[in-house]
Amino acid sequence: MDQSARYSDLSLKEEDLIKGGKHILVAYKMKPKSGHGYLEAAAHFAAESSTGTNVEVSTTDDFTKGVDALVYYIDEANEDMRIAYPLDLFDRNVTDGRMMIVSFLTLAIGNNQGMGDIEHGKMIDFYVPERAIQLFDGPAKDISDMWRILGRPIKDGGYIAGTIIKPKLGLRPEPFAHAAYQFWLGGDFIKNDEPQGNQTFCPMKKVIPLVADAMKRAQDETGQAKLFSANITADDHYEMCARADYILETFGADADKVAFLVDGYVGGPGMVTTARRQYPNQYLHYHRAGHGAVTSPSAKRGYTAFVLAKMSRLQGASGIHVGTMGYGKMEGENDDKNIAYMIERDEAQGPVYYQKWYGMKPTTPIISGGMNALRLPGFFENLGHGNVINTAGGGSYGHIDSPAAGAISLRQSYECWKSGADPIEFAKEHKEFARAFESFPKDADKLYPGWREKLGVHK
Ligand code: CAP
Ligand code: MG
Repeated sequence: MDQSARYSDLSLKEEDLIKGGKHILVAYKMKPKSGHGYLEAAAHFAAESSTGTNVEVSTTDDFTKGVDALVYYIDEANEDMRIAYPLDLFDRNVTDGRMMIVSFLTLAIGNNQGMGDIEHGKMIDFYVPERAIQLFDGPAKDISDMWRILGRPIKDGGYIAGTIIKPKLGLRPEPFAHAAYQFWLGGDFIKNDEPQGNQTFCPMKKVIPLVADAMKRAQDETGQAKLFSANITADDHYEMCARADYILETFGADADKVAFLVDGYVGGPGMVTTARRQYPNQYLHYHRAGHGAVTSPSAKRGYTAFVLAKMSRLQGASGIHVGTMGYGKMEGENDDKNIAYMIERDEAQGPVYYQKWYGMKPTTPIISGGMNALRLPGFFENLGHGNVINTAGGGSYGHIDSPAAGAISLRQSYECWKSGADPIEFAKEHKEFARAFESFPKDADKLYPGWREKLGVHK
């Protein structure tokens, strides 16, 4: 049934919709199954994403039609389809009237992801009007709270050198805490790896006291504050809260130095909001493990990593992993820097929409995945700044001298880039950075040809 008469209006102007402030606009890459007209398929996509189904229903009245999602732009050759969703479509909390990402997803990336007449549809950008920005939680804490704890300027406080306790799983409490202590002797920030929680071989109530003690000892030894991002991911709201409460109680006087890690993609919006609303004093660290299933360029459905990051800011993530922009081990490219700009700035241009955030706190780009001191200078050059949290697991625990040396090499890498020094010349004056060349020789060969001769390394 062709529903384009009802669910499309190509006379609508995007700038008018933006000025009107009453719609969330969504841009998709959409291809209909063969034999289906583009506008007809797009209109059905909009119907299923708002008030309709595949047939007219007798219960529809004029009010219903007033909240129809409308296709307002199509470019079949480029598979471009844009839909205007009236704000009134979206569910609001009974508790406080605020909006929720789960409602945005269940409509804009819901049934439309499996329709018989659609080959594929992937969200590449969305626009949120000011009133809707006001109705999402947004971050409670941001990177400035971390810089404050670290004794840095709360504006442009710079690079936070971090790691992930590796191996990903398999350490018992004592070696786990020792690994943390070793890194903290040189670095700022440690996170649980995304699957680490309360495994039987490393019970939370055994390991967290040891990690808290390791933090204290490292602080005493270095005279510097340290940060820990503790994983509270769980299916059950009350389990998450039990973990969070235990962690805060155990860290005691250092509890303000604890961020909460949530595996937000696999855990879903409910889990992210549990952390955001129950623990607004803690930095909310959004790990996106699993996102590649929908965000990978090879995935034709779902939404992009850009969309995921933008949604996370609305949900209140203090920081989210944004990939390594072609410099690390995960999929990504240089232009992914636009993901960072969208979540850290008060306004930025997305792939389709220009978004203002009206003062909503920024979400920190968290850089992780195959990074080490050799790869960072190119990364910073591409991004243009170092106001990020970087977590390098292999890049720290794979340093041939020690995790502390690995941590120091990361910081030295930032100093090298910031000073505009030549990395080889810088390495001649900075031992830990120099030893990163010998720690990661394949990267060194690729990034700094001739490094052995220049640094006098002969084996
Ligand atoms: C990195 C990491 C991160 C991924 C996340 C890992 O370890 O801990 O979870 O990088 O990817 O488990 O692989 P390494 P992203 O530093 O040892 O690579 O940040 O792209 O979401
Ligand atoms: Mg990990």
